[in-house]
Amino acid sequence: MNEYQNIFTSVQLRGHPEYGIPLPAGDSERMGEPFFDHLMGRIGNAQIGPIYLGFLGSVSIAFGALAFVIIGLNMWASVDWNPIQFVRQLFWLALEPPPAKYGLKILPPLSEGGWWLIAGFFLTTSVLLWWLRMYRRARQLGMGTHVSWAFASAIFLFLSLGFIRPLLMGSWSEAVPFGIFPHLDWTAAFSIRYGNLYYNPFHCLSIVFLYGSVLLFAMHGATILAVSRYGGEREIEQITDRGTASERAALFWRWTMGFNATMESVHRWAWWFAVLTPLTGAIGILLTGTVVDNWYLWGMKHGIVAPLPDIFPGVVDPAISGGGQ
Ligand code: 07D
Repeated sequence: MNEYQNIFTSVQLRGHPEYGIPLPAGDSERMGEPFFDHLMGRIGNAQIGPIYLGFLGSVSIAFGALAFVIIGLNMWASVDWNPIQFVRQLFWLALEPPPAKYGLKILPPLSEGGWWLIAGFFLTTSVLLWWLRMYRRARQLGMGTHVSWAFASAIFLFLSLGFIRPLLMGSWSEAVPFGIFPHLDWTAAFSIRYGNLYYNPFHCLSIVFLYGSVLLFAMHGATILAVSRYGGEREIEQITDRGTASERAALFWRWTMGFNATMESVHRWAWWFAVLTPLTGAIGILLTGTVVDNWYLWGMKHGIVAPLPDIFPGVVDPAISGGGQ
């Protein structure tokens, strides 16, 4: 049935479930009988399943679940195993990394960061195995491995925050705690400790790519929806044909801003912007405390921060004035 589509309506396909191409030799079987769900069809494909979990997926989920349970049990223990307080305070509860006195000790006491290290190890194993699974699924389907490399960029930021930078700083205590508000508090404390992250140019770049990704996604999503009445969502066929939805979409942007991405290049723009968000972010994190101690003073030195009028005494980094720790 043909139906006018806008942002609130979507096409829902029904028919025989789609199983996809046969699996290469040596792969596990896909699991689950596929079925259709109207509500899922409103936000994506109405067909649910089958799913391919395989060895890497199963082991990854097992390690992720272990990390999740260790974090949860530690949080629960921190409220004396009181189930009501556990639920009430859940967003504030934390599993903290070891205190600074333990440096990079492999296994400090469990109650003083030991559990954090174990949970971190399991979570990292789980994330890396999930990366392998994405890479392998793409190869087995004969696809490019673009998704896994974009994921790798996010994992690089994750590892920079929780592993590489603490190693460079010589202390696990530099790492991020597990917990909803505690990890947010950590970002605020980190920013203040190192002189305001706004003056870190790589934090700036990361925000540029983050906001840029949002802008590109909005432009691309809106453009495709706007030409969906001409079949614009069938992007690939439209790249080569003339007089198509694609051509109108391209003309729209060429007319409104003088330049247009192509049906293909717009996805390269999106991929690079998304990948550069965590990549530049990770560079900024790795430089903080290792190469630059105070981004505000760094900004003053490089003429980014306006010089203070002479009426104030000189600004001294509290971290180097001997007053800290
Ligand atoms: C976090 C890493 C990948 C994640 C992975 C997931 C699981 C789940 C679950 C077991 C997203 C692995 C985990 C699978 C397991 C269970 C239950 C990707 C991540 C692989 N900032 N800021 C950024 C803005 C300020 C601060 C980036 C804006 C303040 C710190 C981004 C503002 C302060 C850090 C960004 C703002 C501050 C950042 C993140 C505005 C104090 C970082 C990019 C408007 C709050 C991170 C260089 C990203 C970074 C970061 C945006 C303000 C601190 C661009 C818009 C001044 C400490 N900030 N920020 O893709 O890279 O994250 O910094 O004020 O570390 Mg910031």
